[in-house]
Amino acid sequence: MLVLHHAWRSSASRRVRLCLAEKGLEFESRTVDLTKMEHHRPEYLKLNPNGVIPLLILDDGRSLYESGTICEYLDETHPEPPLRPADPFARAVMRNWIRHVDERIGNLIVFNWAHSMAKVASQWSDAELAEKMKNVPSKERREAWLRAARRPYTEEERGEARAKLVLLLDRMEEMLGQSKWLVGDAYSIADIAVVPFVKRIDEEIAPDAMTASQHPRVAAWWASIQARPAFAKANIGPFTSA
Ligand SMILES: N[C@@H](CCC(=O)N[C@@H](CS)C(=O)NCC(=O)O)C(=O)O
Repeated sequence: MLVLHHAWRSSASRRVRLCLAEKGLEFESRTVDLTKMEHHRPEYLKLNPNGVIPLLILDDGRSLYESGTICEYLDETHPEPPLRPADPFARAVMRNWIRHVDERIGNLIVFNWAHSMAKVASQWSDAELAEKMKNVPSKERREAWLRAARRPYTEEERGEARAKLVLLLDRMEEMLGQSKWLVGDAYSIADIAVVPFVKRIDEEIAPDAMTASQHPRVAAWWASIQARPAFAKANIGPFTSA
């Protein structure tokens, strides 16, 4: 059986759960507590040297990381229902969109890590913090942890991050003017990639931007996504609940 190392509120994990749910694939859930730095333990880093979740362990024991890659792999190995356009050009556009969304993760971190991550990290002593930082493989994430622990993002920084996330909605509005879903006329990994971002924009970061008057096509797209049985199955709950 597939084993998913993930967290219920992690955006990248949510993508993979959405994909698994669309495919009707069951998995064994292994939740990773990020505040306990379980994803930076040596045995975890051996499987995912990036030190992030999600991580999918396949039936034969091999493992995969990177949510976009995992979703593509699942679509390749379980083609029904298809989650990638058949046309190679449209597939390439889908991949570029996933990359575009991935590159905006820093803006989401500004908001997401202000909750449980900051609450726990701010309690660490300087010595504990320094020790934990030794195991964080990337400079960007070390900086994110240091910010969560010691220097909360300023209102100005939050404003800048919010504006960049709203730009993502502008881009989606344009794409949805050209096709029913983000890439072509079928729901795909391009849509899945952005769902966790839109969820957070809608519930906390910029709910006003999600109204039909601001982004009518995105609002309709979001309503259709939430009506999908896979959305309920993937357990994309409110971010701030326990
Ligand atoms: N590009 C990666 C991003 C994964 C990622 O950033 N995961 C976050 C949770 S959504 C994480 O593990 N954060 C903990 C950390 O950076 O220490 C993917 O799509 O899988």
